[in-house]
Amino acid sequence: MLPILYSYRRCPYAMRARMALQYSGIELEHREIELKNKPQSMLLASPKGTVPVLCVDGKVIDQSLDIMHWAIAQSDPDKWGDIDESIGQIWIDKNDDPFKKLLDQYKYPNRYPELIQENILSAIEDLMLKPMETALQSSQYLLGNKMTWVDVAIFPFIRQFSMVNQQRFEQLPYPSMKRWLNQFLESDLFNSVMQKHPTWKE
Ligand SMILES: N[C@@H](CCC(=O)N[C@@H](CS)C(=O)NCC(=O)O)C(=O)O
Repeated sequence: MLPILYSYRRCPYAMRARMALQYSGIELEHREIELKNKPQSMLLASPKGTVPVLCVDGKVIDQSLDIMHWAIAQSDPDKWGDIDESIGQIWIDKNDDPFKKLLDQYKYPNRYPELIQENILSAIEDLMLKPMETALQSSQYLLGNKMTWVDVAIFPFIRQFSMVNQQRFEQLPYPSMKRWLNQFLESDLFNSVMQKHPTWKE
């Protein structure tokens, strides 16, 4: 039986998982869900109700980073996993917690009427964009001149940020970060995992 992936096209966590699965050449059954109407079989497998969820070999893997690691453990042709894990983890911790929170505040200003958007943007620049620019000025990717799973895990969130206010994003002075982002946006890997799937029905 093929592994089953419950996914939602626009979810950045699902994107990073899909990119890793595609990179590793994993054949799977893709089940596109609606967040407002999650399939019972997904909730039975993973009651917390977030995507992505991968069901494989009788196991349920329901954290995007765990799915990425599982995929890379199956096949890692370009050595995405060959990194200093402690440095990788620093980027991931920053991305998945404080940056994600700021991103939600930036994306949904009406949910946070007490916050000023330009202040959120400044916080995002200090936390994420400036350190990324510094790293990407001296190397092509975040951890050196080779793409790793850390770049792939962070990219969908930077993409989401860039799309909140595209005009404002264009004014921001981070050419190396934009080069890095564009390279992903134009990649076959990303574009292949963004193909549309009809919603899966139980
Ligand atoms: N820590 C989880 C987070 C996944 C997550 O939050 N996914 C969102 C979609 S982007 C979700 O499924 N939210 C549930 C909902 O909106 O009902 C992971 O890394 O897989």
